[in-house]
Amino acid sequence: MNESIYRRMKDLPSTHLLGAGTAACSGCGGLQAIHEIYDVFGNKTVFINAAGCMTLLTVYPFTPFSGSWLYTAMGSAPAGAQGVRDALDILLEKKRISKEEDLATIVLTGDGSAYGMGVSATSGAIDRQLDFLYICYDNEGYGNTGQQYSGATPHYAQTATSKAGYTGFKKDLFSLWVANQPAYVATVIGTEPLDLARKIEKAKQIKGPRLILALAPCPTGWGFDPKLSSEIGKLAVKTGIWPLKEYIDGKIVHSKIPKGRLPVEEYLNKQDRFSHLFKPDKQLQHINNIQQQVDHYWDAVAYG
Ligand SMILES: Cc1ncc(C[n+]2csc(CCOP(=O)(O)OP(=O)(O)O)c2C)c(N)n1
Ligand code: SF4
Ligand SMILES: [Mg+2]
Repeated sequence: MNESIYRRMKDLPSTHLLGAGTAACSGCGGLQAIHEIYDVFGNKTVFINAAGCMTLLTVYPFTPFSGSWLYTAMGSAPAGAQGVRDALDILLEKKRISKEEDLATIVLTGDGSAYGMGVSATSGAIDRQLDFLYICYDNEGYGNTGQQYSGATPHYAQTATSKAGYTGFKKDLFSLWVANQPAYVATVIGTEPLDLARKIEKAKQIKGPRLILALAPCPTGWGFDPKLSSEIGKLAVKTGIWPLKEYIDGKIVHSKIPKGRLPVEEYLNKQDRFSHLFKPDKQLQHINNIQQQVDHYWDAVAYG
């Protein structure tokens, strides 16, 4: 496994700056998606951020955002969002702020919180029909602490805690949310900015619990050169590994159906976390298993 997976954030070059005192790794796909989302949402926002890589964007008392930022424990961001929303509603009711001064309540977490530690708080927030947007940047592991596996880690991926390849399977967070009948759910990726912007514009107009789930190509955790970040993101869509879709009004619609899907191998063989599938010998059966899972997904989409 490539050494880069074990590199600590403090050792990384602070080349991707959003503002004074803020840094993430070069080529960070999560930061790219958040940047694009923020461009659409603007500064009338309160971000409620659970511990993870993006927490490092903020160095108290500064953040790179011109809106507000609240930091919470990993499992509690949706509970924090409830407090923020309630406070804003009380201020509105007491006419201490006008409707124009109201702020959007936005939870921002990694997959470790969204697929695992925060699921209970998320479920409660959806049950209460909390008016909030949940943004999950999914780098498929506990990135900030050295890329241990999470509920989002894909089958066979090497992580710091699955050195021979992850034996579990990536949870389907999209379906988990849909089962709770929220107002809106969408998958996005920073390398499809138009698709992303359209979905954020839509999410902005809707009230209630909403999820934006962004695949976040992660050079440090996945083991690839930062300059390949955009290519890896595009391959995730072109191979069909990351379906772009949305759920609204009880229906699931795919916003992009990849025509002439590329073999999954083209996505896998560029990342050190899957290198054991190619070296020293090619593990055809494992690669075929991944291909079959992806084919099965798209067959089900085609035949309803
Ligand atoms: C309850 C708890 N356990 C462990 C930690 C240590 N910790 C801080 S960030 C982090 C990783 C979070 O992973 P994820 O949510 O996927 O975000 P990423 O780091 O990948 O951005 C962990 C385990 C913590 N802050 N709280
Ligand atoms: S570890 Fe990955 S998700 Fe975290 S800042 Fe670096 S590239 Fe981004
Ligand atoms: Mg993560």
